[in-house]
Amino acid sequence: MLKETATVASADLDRAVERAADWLLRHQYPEGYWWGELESNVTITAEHLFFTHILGIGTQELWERIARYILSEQRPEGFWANWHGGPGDLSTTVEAYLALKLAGVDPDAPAMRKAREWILAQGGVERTRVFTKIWLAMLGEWPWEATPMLPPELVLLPKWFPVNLYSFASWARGTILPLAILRVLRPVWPIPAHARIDELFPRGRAGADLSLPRKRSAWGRFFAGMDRLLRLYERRPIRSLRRLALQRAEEWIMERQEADGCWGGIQPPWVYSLLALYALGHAVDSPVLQRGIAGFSRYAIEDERGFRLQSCISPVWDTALSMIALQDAGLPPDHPALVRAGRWLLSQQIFVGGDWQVRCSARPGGWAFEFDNDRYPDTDDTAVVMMALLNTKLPEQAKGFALERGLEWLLGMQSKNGGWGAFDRDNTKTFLREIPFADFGEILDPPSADVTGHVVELLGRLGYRRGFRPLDRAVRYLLREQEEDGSWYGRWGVNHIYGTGAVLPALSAIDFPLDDGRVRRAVDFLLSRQNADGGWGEDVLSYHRPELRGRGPSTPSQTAWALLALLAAGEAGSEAVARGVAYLLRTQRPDGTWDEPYFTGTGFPTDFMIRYHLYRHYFPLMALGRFRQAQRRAA
Ligand code: R04
Repeated sequence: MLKETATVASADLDRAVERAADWLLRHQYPEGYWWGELESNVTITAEHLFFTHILGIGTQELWERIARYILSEQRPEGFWANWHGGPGDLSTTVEAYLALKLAGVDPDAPAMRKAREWILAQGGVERTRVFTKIWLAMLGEWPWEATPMLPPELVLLPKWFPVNLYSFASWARGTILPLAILRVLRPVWPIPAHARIDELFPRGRAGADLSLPRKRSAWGRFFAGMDRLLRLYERRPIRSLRRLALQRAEEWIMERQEADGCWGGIQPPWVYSLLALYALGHAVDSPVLQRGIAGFSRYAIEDERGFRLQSCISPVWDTALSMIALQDAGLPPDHPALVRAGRWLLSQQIFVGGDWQVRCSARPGGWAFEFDNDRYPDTDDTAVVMMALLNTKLPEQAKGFALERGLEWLLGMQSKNGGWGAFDRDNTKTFLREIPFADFGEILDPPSADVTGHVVELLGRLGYRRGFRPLDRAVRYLLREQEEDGSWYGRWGVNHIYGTGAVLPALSAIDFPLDDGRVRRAVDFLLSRQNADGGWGEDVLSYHRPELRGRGPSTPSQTAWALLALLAAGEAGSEAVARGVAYLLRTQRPDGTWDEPYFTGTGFPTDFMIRYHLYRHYFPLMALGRFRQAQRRAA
């Protein structure tokens, strides 16, 4: 035992923690928050170019910087991927190719030729996802008729109806409604002849396969039938009903624009809402469009690689996790950096209502992920923010009030099955996944083990133990969700290491017996997945391939999650933990941070992956800090 832990010299550990904490302190914004880049894939930026084309607000200069960024992301094989090291993605590659063509890149350039050959080998435009086809339809490159029906009359269905707008996840709702407007208006904003993409149709435009994505399930066939009926209806829709639907849809969208001009803090509902409003007749210089256009600047990043747009921004999430890491590193609750961050978080609490109220009657009191997203607070941010506030010195009354209202909201958001979804309660109508529109990502927001783990950990830190009904239900949910191999699935992080890294600290926080067989099985899962270099990693493809669960090249963030789980399970003295800590010490850079090219965050499993630029930093610091605390306790 002694010999094994001795592999980590305490002076080395102290130095590593100190350097990492200093790095973080140097990177705090003067306002008190932390905010790292949220990197995704080139579609977000390519679509921004399409958007500026449609509105006539693109400049050649901007487009050249966009082209530079997109080209910098192309892989040697000619395709674009959705994450580092990932396979080529046809839809992403088609969008990148078209954006480059519009920007004026010479189609005879080798980069374009390689992209074109790869696209054709994959089956061309007709094999792309629905979102891509809708963009192409707006640009005159794909027939609107060959996209799924999406009736705006959906907005008229009452909330008690078995299917209505609120049956869909918050992000799908905000995306579907503007797309439904566009689908019936079928606007075409053509692109110049030089940018057209006839060459991406393997059998020519006339020979293109225009069929919709096919789903073989019973519901899939049912919705395919519905699509055909809707097409009949579309030939002669009831005019007054259509007018009412469009009017309500427009109002619904207008009511949800945020202070900074965004919708939901994410690019898809934002850009589609602006385009739908534009198609409905709002001018580019109308206040709603002006606010919406201006808001993108805070999501944009310009550097030597060019111009890119973030799909979403993470200041609240990054701030709370940075604070927890610093607290784990030993910063006192009254450290000025923590106090400043804590005050900023208090200012971000949301006391207005949102779509979540359709399913939950609690008073508001949550936090969102972004600066301005008052309509869509989420339980994950709320739980993590509250944990950060707990160990920060703030005016007692203000802090007590914030925690009370946060807790009230969280308890109100618990789903029937005992778990928590991110933005809504009981958003679980799985048959909706079979609509033809849903060939990408996730359109539901059911409870997940990782989010539930964060809420349970918070409840534990607040002093709740078993016997408290909501907690009992949550623990039962978590235990039901445990996989055969002992791990938990990671909905918002890759993947089983993330899920397990959220659940074990939660169980430990509520004093769940660490010798319980279920905890042991989770520990065994992690031990069996440790790499020879002492770290942990998990490939994004583990979402599709069970044999890859917990397996992949080591990364700092995933190593940290495994360590946090093992430390929570009482394994601080184990050789595995010592080797994991040694991995983090060995890979730390001289300036105190870590490198991590891999994508370890998840928007939608495999379809939309995220590289949070601060994950490689605050999670290792958290793990090292907690390891040091455990060592001090043991000494
Ligand atoms: C990490 C936990 C906090 N919280 C999840 C927040 C994730 C932030 O990043 C994204 C969230 C997103 N949503 N929807 C999309 C999305 C992208 C993000 C989205 C993406 C593509 C399309 C439609 C929606 F980067 Br198309 C919620 C729980």
